[in-house]
Amino acid sequence: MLHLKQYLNTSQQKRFLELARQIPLISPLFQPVMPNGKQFNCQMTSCGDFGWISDRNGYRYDRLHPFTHRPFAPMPKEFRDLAIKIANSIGEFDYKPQSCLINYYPISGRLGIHQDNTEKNLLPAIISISLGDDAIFAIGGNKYSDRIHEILLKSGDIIVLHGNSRLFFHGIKRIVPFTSNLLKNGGRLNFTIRQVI
Ligand code: MD3
Ligand code: FE
Repeated sequence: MLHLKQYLNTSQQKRFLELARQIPLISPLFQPVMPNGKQFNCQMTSCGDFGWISDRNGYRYDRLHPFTHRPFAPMPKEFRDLAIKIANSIGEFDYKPQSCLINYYPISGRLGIHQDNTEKNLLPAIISISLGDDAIFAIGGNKYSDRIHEILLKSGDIIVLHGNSRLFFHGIKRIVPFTSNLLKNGGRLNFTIRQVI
C-alpha cells in the first residue's frame, strides 16, 4: 500500500468534486443491501464501463445501473488519466481504469472490514481518492484475524492498493465530522478506480 498524502491540492480537489457531482445526475446514488439483507452505511454509485453492485444476489460488477438499467456515466478523463499516471508510477503499464466506485459517507457513515475480491482480475492496483471530512481507515492483513492498524485519510489523499496489500482486509471505522469544508453538507466522498477484467 502506498499513501500519497495531500496528492491533490485544494483546486484539484474542487475540480474532482465538480466532475463527481455530475455522475449521480446520470447514475443516481443508492444505498445497497448486502447479500444478508443488511443496508450499507454509505451511499454508492459508479462511473465507467462497469459499476459495483450489491444486493440479495451477491456482489458483482455490471455494465448497467441497478435502478436506471442504463450504462453507468462515463468515467471523467481526468480520473482515468490520474489512475493511469499512478499505475505507471508503480510499474503497471497496461492499466485499464474500467470502473470508479463512488462512496458517499454522511458523518455517521462507516464500512465494515472486508476484502475486495469481486474483480475477475485481482492483479491490477486499486486507486482510492478521498475528498471531504477525514476518515479513520482500518487496514489489516490477508486474514480477517490479522491485527489491524488505523490510518487517517484526509481530503486530497490517495492510497494505492497493489501487490501484497491488494487483498488486505480493510474498512472505514468512522468519519471525523467538521474536519473539511470541501463538501457543503459535510461527510466524505471516496473514489476507487479499478481494472475489473
Ligand atoms: C485496501 N472503500 O469501496 S478506500 C471499497 O473509503 C472500500 O470508501 C473504502 O473499501 C472507502 O471497497 C476504502 C481504500 C481501499 C480500497 C480498496 C482496498 C483500501 C483497500 C483494497 C485492498 C486493501
Ligand atoms: Fe474495499
